This record gives sequence, structure tokens and C-alpha cells, in this order.
Amino acid sequence: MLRFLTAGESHGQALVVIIEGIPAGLPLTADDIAVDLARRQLGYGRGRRMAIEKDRAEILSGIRHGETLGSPIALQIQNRDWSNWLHSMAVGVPTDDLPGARRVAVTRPRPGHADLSGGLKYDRDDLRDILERASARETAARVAAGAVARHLLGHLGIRVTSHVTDIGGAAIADPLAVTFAQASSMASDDELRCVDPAVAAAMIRAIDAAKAAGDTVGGSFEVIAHDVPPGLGSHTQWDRKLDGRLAQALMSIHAIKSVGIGLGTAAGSRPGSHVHDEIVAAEIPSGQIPGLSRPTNRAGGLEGGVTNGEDVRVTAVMKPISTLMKPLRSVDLTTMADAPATIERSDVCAVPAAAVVGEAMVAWVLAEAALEKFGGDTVGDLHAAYAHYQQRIAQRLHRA
Ligand code: EPS
Repeated sequence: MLRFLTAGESHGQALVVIIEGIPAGLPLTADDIAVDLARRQLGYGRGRRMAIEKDRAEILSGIRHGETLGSPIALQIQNRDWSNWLHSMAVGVPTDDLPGARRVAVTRPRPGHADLSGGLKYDRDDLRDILERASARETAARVAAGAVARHLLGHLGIRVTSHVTDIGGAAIADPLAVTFAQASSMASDDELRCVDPAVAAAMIRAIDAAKAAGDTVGGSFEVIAHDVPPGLGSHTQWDRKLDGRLAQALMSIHAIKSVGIGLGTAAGSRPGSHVHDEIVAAEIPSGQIPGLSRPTNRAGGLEGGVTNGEDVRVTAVMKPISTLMKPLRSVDLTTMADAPATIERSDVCAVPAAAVVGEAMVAWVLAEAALEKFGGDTVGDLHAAYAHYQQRIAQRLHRA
């Protein structure tokens, strides 16, 4: 069983993640995790916080001499900004000698944020008690966990990438036409993560316009997993269907309002002949099933909740961030009088960063499913089971 838990407030001391179930013998360093953490910090339209942070995961346990031990892996990402919040975010009752700004309580909930519902649910006068944990800063911890999962998948030859398909209406015409090779060949410091330069330029204009108007923009991204074997997930029970598990994982990312697999919502308005992917015999397979090819991949690599050997393609739609510099109407909960919503330092657009978080969550779910199917307490056991399975499929299809 593979699982992870995160802890940490946005302006607290650190983010923490505990990962359990990674087999022994996986080579892993803090540098391996740093690559994805750096990618998550990028993106045109991010706020000033990203200039303060330089996210790096310190490995506290579970790894010795560069290899996993099979024991829980604990990672910690320091919040550099913490030094400016020692008074406001003190764990104990703050004393006057603590440095950092004296911030007034947040009492005017932002429409779209967890402020109002969280404040009522947890009975907090200062909505900061909610927004600190509701903040998407938490996704840094997820990306660290996802980087570990990505490494494990790499040992099975499975790779995961993403591309941004829409920001504020500036959209790629046919996201499914974008290949894994195209998406994964983008520079790791690409600020938009969009494969079409003309669309990327329009995205920049959309972000600039939103910023100038004191507004925010959302968009969508697609995560693509390549060289995924057939048979991950199962058709036999609702909570084992991999499409459902991927949807839950992506939907849990901050501000995500919709998730689609393959064609996604477009599948509802086409006839079956324009939705399903024909199966043809071919010497060169399109995916991971020897001797078979699928000329299209509208199913996004999932049929019956099971991977079918084609690329797994999952899209997610992100709403615009809810902190607006030109705030929407709200109510001050201390006086119950109309008042503009609170303004917190935030981002104008975080879709490119969300795409990196999406990769992490997809990598996590695929690693979970791969470990369920192939098992093993060591990476060697995992490899052996995987090789045996590939051989069995080749024999079944008379390819070996
Ligand atoms: C952050 C994501 C955003 C930030 C946050 C860091 O979180 P939120 O969901 O709260 O808007 O803007 O930074 C701040 C809260 C800040 O102090 O600027 C992230 O991805 O790390």
C-alpha cells in the first residue's frame, strides 16, 4: 500500500510530507526531487512569494546511502517566508519580542476561497486559521511526493509530462493532437508550458489583461503518461477503476473544478464511431500491447477503468484564483456589514504550476496502481513481476 500525508501552513515554518510504501532499493536524492519543485515554482502570472521561496526537500528519513530502505520517507520543505511571519504565525501565544508584521485578523471572506465555509466549520474568528492551510502552497509537498512516485515509475519505463491547453480562453485547438514527445520536449523553465507559441503569446496577453484589471484567470492543462502497461486499475469494483481514482486525485488540487479523461466532455456530443478507438493488427504497436495498434486515443488510455496500453491523458480545469486585487463584494463577519473581500498576496494565474502538480498526482496514482499490480518490497521484485507480466501478454498474443 502506497500513501502520503502532508502537513504545513503556507506561512508556517515548513511543509512536511510522509510517504509510505515505496519499495527498498530505489536510488533517490534530494536533487531528484528539487527538479520538480523548481518547475512548480514557475509560471507567468505568479506572485511575489515565488521570488522569496527556493523550494527544496530535505530528506529526514527512509533513505540511506542514496537508496530507499522500504521505511517511511519523511521530507521537509522550509518556508523561507516564515522569518517574516514569526509573530503572526507563532505556534505559541505571540510575544512582543517576536519579529514580523503584526497582521490584523482576516474577517472578510473571499468568494471562491475556503475562508467562509472553513471559518464556520472550524469556528475561527480569524480566517487566516483557514486560509493558511487551504493555500495552494501545500502543493509543494504533493510535488515532492509525486517526484518520488515519478522515480519509481521511471524504473518501469513509465514517464509523465503535462502541457497547458488554455489560459483565460487562449486555447490549443486540439489538445489530443499534442504528442507526449511534444509536451515533454518543452524546456523545464518554460513559463507557460504551452506547445503552441502563438497560443502562449495569447495566454500572456490574457494574464497581463487580468492583472491590469485587478482580476485573475484560470485555464486548463493535460497530463500525459507514456509507456503505461495495459492492466493498471480494475473494472471489477467502483473504487478500483483507475479513471475514478485519477479524477479524485486531480480534483483534489486547489481550484480544480473539472476533470476529463481523453476526449472528456466532448465525448458526450459525438456518435460512438467518433468516440471509440478502433483496434487494428499492426507490426509496430501504437502503445504497450504487442501486435496491436489504436489509430486514435480518444479514450485517454483508459477503458473500463483499466489502462489499455495507450498514453494516459487526463485534463483538468482550474478556476481563476479567488484573491482579486479588485475585490468582489463580501461581508465583514465581525460587524455583518457589507465590505469588499480581503486582499492577500497571491497569483494572477497559476495554471502552469498546477500542471506540474497534476503530473505529481497522476504519477502518484499510477505508482499506487503499479505497486498494487506488481507488488514487491524491493525494486528488484517489482521489476521481476513486471517483466513476467509483459512476457505473459506477449505469449497470449503469440508475440513471443
Ligand atoms: C503558493 C501558492 C499561492 C500563493 C502562496 C504560495 O497560494 P494561495 O492559494 O494561498 O494563493 O500565492 O503564497 C502566498 C500565500 C504568499 O505569501 O504570497 C505556492 O504555490 O507556493
